[in-house]
Amino acid sequence: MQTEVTRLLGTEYPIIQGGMAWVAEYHLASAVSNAGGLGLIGAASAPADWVREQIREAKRLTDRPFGVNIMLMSPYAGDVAEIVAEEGVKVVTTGAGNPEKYMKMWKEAGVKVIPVVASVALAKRMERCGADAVVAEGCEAGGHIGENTTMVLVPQIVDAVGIPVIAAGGIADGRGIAAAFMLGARGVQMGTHFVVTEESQVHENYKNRIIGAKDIDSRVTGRTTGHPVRALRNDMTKKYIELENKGAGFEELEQLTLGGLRKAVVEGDVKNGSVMAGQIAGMVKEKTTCKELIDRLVRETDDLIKGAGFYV
Ligand code: TUI
Repeated sequence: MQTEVTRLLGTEYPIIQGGMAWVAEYHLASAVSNAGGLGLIGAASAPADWVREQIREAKRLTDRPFGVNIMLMSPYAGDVAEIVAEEGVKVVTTGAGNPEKYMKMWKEAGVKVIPVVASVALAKRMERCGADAVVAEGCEAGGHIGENTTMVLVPQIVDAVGIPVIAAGGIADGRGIAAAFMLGARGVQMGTHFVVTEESQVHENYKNRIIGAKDIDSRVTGRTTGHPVRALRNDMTKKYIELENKGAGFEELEQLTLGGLRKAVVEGDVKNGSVMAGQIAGMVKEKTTCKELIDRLVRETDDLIKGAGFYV
């Protein structure tokens, strides 16, 4: 399953595990890398020392390439940006912003840079400032999202840039991967399905909410504040959306979500916490190891597109 993306990443398969806040830690990332994908450590809003420790633990558990995702709204983003260069991390992905100011430092350190984008404009800008590829993330994805669906976003970004495009948002099986290839992507990033793997350290309640989710079970909070976030519906999303409909301000809304992801992931409070997940949660029904998941994805994709001319 060699594509421009496996060549770029040095992986066996063009499958990236999303850099999910609180979820994407070193056990999960190293398991994905050992299974032939690209595991990511999600730096989220964590201090730089925590990220350095995570990188060192991942190096202990895998000799294959792995990456770090930097959430650009984090107050520690600048420190983490330096640490990934110092630690010789092979791949950096970024989310929730524009990573332009770190690009020169990363390129000089030989880091492959793959910004996650939700628009054609940012994809073009990232190519101009030296990105090696982009992840085009549609609003089916969990967490912080943009406006366009994966179906709409991926082909437009493929047409607009010359660098490889990796599709994300709404992908959880071989059909989704094959469809992404058809849209012009040469790799995929998946989050939600990796949350429920055996190596994922998240609370069982969180995994069970994903396994039990139906197609219509996610909600988007924060559209009114300019920070839309997709999560599985619960008491928190209900209250949040009610308040938004009443015209509540940013401060009041923020109180409802503060620390909410930690509450759900670590404490298992899936009622009041933020159970971020993509729309595809409705299709995630099995807890398997990362290797079992990736082997199945590859087998399903191969069966669908072998001989169709995508592999190099
Ligand atoms: O970043 C994500 N997903 C995330 S980050 C996150 S942590 C968080 N928690 C609570 C509230 C807010 C964040 C949870 N999920 N995906 C990548 C992504 N990036 N999606 C959309 C964007 C994006 C949006 C606007 C990237 C750039 C952008 O504008 C950049 C600019 O300056 O033009």
